[in-house]
Amino acid sequence: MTLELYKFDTCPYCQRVMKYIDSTGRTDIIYKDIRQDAEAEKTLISVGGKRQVPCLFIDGKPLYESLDIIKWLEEHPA
Ligand SMILES: N[C@@H](CCC(=O)N[C@@H](CS)C(=O)NCC(=O)O)C(=O)O
Repeated sequence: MTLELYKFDTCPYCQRVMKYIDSTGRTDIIYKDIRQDAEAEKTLISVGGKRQVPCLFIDGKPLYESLDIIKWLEEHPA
């Protein structure tokens, strides 16, 4: 399974998700910073439909909302 977290570092909702990920120690998530990677920003908008972060792509399928992302990660440990 491919997990990609679209984020930018000063976003508090992204920080909430990243803090959770760090607390679990899991290393299976690829980070895509939409402020540093223009391609990632384009992909987020074209696939996800909006420029909102955080967004977790699960095998290419977007999941928005920090609390929903954390819930999904809790239910799918590495
Ligand atoms: N309810 C959302 C809020 C996410 C949010 O507001 N993210 C901001 C950055 S901190 C954003 O992407 N704003 C742009 C937009 O909503 O189009 C969550 O918990 O993930």
